[in-house]
Formats: sequence, structure tokens, C-alpha cells
Amino acid sequence: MPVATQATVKSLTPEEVAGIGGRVVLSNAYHLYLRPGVQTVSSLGGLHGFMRWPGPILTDSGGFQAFSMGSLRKVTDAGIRFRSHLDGSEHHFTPELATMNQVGLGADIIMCFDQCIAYGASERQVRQAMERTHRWAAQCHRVHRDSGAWPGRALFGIVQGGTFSHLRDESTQAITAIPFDGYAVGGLAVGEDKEQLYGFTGQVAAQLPQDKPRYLMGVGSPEDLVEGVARGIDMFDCALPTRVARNGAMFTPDGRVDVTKRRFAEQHGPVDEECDCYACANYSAAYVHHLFRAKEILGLRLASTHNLRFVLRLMERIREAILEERFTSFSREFLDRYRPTDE
Ligand code: PRF
Ligand code: ZN
Repeated sequence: MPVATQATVKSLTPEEVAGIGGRVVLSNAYHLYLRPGVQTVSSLGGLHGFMRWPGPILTDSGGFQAFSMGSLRKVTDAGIRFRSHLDGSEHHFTPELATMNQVGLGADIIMCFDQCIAYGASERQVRQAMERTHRWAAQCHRVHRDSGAWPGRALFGIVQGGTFSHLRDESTQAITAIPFDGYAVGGLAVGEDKEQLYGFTGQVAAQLPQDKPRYLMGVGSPEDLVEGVARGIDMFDCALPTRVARNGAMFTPDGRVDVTKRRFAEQHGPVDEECDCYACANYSAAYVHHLFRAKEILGLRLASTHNLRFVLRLMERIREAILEERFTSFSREFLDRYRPTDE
């Protein structure tokens, strides 16, 4: 899922995102609640009308962002009290408010309100946040059920449990005991190493229902997508492709390259010879390099287009490989060739 935190996939129009192959976009209830406000979005046709994205929209509940972006936050069993990163105003998110915010925004896939604990927290702290997340999940489920949801709107539960294997098992059991429409693995990609990220992803995914979507939150890079699917994940969201694009980092089958480097100054061919995106079909790497050097807006638009196409096409190729029962060889070939950075 391309990330549209502020109701926009940064620098791209909805038509461009759809043209790249985007199907579901992810937006954020924390940001939109603070600005422009749920009521404003709702009165402008909900998120679909407001941002002109006709396809499905998933919203994150805001707990994770209140925690990572808000200040002076205080978590109790009732919810999270925090100060806005925009104007310092004080707010209180509860499972009920977080759910109703997403309903008000008109999201198609709503995420439970959870507490994602920092990497390195003690087992006691992780357990407390996890048990709170389980109680909140039950509340979100009840609120969503009673909110008059239109048929087809989904609510996903989120597994927590930090980097404690037994807590991950416990959380998976508690969350899957509630009949959500899909299940997410939360609390990863927060500072643990790759071995832990992949290990806990595999452990949790193996215990999630096979017939419902399994979503790894906030992941990932091209190699993480392949590793995640290998462990049973169906859905991902990550700001990385568009965020690094704005700094000139572009994905290629051989790995991530920095197009601002001298070696691209005279490259006549596209950044990625094998890519079918608008940028690679029409522009030389030398031109994209020039745009970044000259700090021209088109540079980051072309790089964003390319990186999003790269990860969306990677997922298309993964789906094809799975259907043709050759995912194992596909993933081996991809990972053997792909270098995460060119430094
Ligand atoms: N919870 C929620 N959103 C998230 C996360 C989480 O744990 C993560 C963790 N990587 C990203 N986004 N609600
Ligand atoms: Zn491209």
C-alpha cells in the first residue's frame, strides 16, 4: 500500500498512483484528526471524495503516531493523552474515539487502537502494553460493530508483544480470538535487527488465520517484502519508497542506488533498464541526476513514481510466482541479486 499519511501520496496525483498499479492506499487518522479535522474531511465526501481516491483506503488508528509524534503523552487503560505536534494542543484518544475517527473519515479498512511499545522496553512494560492492546481490541470490535458499518468495511486486529516470543504467542492467541476481518503484526520494524523482524513475523504469521489478510505494519524495503511474503504476509505499507525517493535513492534489481552520485551524470539509459514506469520509459538517469542536482521538483516526482512502481511490480511478480508455484526460486534469485544499499 502506498502511504498517503496526509491524504496524499506525496507529490503524486491519484491518477498517477493508480497508473503505477496502486490499489489500496494507507492514510492516517492521527494526522487527519489534527488537521484538517474528521468533520471537515467527512463534509467533503469522506477521504475518498476529499483526496479523490476511488479505491480502498486503509487508515491507521493513530495510537502509533500519537506515541511517536505527539509530546507529553501519557498512556492509561482509558487511552493516550498527548499534545499535538502541530500546535501543542491537548488531546485524548480512546479506543472508541480512534475507531469513530476512522469511521468518520470513511475508511474501508480500519485499524484497532493499539499500544506499540518502544524496542528495548522491559518484559513487564511490553506485557502491560500488550494486555492493554488486547482490551482495546475488544472495545474497538464492539464500537465498530455497533457503528452501523456498511457491509464490506473491515476492521483489523493488531498483534503486539515486542521481541518476547512467548508474548507474541499470547498476543496472537488473544487477538485471533476476536473475529476481525484481517490481522496485523504490529510492534516490529521499531529498531530490532532483521533476524528478529523476520523471526517474529514468521512466528506470528504462522498462527494467523490463513483465510484472512495478514498485514505487516510499517514494512518495508524491497527485500523485506520478499522476506515477509515468504513468512506468510499478504499486505504491507511503508513510507520508505517515496521518502527515500525524495533524497534521490532509487530501487533497481541490483539494489538501491543514489541517483545524485557522479556516476549517473552521463548515463544515457534509464535508472532501471528493466522497469516499465513512466520515469524509466521516458528519461535518462542523467536527466534525473540533473533534476536532483538542480533541486527541481520533477526529480523527486520521477523518483517517487519509479520507487512505487518498483515495489508494486515486485508484489505483482511475487503473486505471479506464487500462482505458478515458483516463489521459492523467485525469492532466492531476487535476494541474491538485490543489494539493500550502494554505500
Ligand atoms: N501499530 C500501529 N501502526 C503501526 C505500527 C504498530 O505497531 C507499526 C510498527 N512498525 C507501524 N505502524 N497502529
Ligand atoms: Zn522506473
